[in-house]
Amino acid sequence: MLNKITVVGAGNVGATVAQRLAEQELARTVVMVDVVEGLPQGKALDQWQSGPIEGFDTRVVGANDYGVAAGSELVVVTAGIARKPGMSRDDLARTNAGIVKQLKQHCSQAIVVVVSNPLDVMCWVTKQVTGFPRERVIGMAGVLDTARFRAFLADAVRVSVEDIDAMVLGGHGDTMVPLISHTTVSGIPVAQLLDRATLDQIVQRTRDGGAEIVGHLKTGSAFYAPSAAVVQMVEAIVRDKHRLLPCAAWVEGEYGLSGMYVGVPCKLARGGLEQIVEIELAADERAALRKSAEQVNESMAAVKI
Ligand code: LAC
Repeated sequence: MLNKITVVGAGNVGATVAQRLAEQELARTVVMVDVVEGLPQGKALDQWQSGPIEGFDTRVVGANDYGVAAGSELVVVTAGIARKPGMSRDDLARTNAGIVKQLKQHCSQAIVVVVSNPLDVMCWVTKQVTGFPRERVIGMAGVLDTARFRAFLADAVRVSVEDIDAMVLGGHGDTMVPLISHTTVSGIPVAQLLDRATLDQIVQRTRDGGAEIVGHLKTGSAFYAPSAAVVQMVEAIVRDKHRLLPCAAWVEGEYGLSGMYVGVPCKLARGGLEQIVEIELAADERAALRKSAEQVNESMAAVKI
């Protein structure tokens, strides 16, 4: 277990991440920081008081500034300002850059897991502003997109979700790349169990996964699966598990791509990103990954920080 993990943002994603981290005792102290007065304090107190029932000793603490977060070994950034009418991408990036500057100052040795959208661009902003090496700035998207993909596949095949092994690469958006060629059901290639039309439908529903939930909630977006995805990454790091998970990572030549954040297979261990694993992709998947990366590049180019 770590000494201290900080979660920036006490909204639905941040608070659920904090609760899950505490329930798994991944740190002695979990700090929730949010600008809204009283919100992180109230939620943290409530979560801490669930400890005697859930059986965890992790202390959850809320704060409005980063002083309490000082020295955190790991930080999850869920905060960000949602884009409002009239706000440019630059405004968005500047506000988010302000949050990240505080991290650089108070948690200079931390591994940062970025969750804020637009994910791939926010990862880049975080890396730029902190100057942290790529090992210590990783984005969460692929684990979530893959979980959605696995849930839909399990439903269609009518098997346990545990038997579906899959990976979704690319940017977190319309151009994400579910790797059908590497998707198996207990080792059996999925294409032997589902026809192409069904698979195409599932791929589309995965791409629209976030929007489908926003469509229901209307004023909010997903947080149960996103928080579970973050905590799986954090667990892999804290417990030094060397797990191979799809994460947004800064590519330096892997898959023929460089100078951007994109979802690729990553080994996560105690130092953060241990390795980007290059695997053989089908020609259409390789092309789709390249297209997805181009889109991330365009979004980055549209932002000045
Ligand atoms: C989603 C948002 C949170 O995919 O990115 O649900």
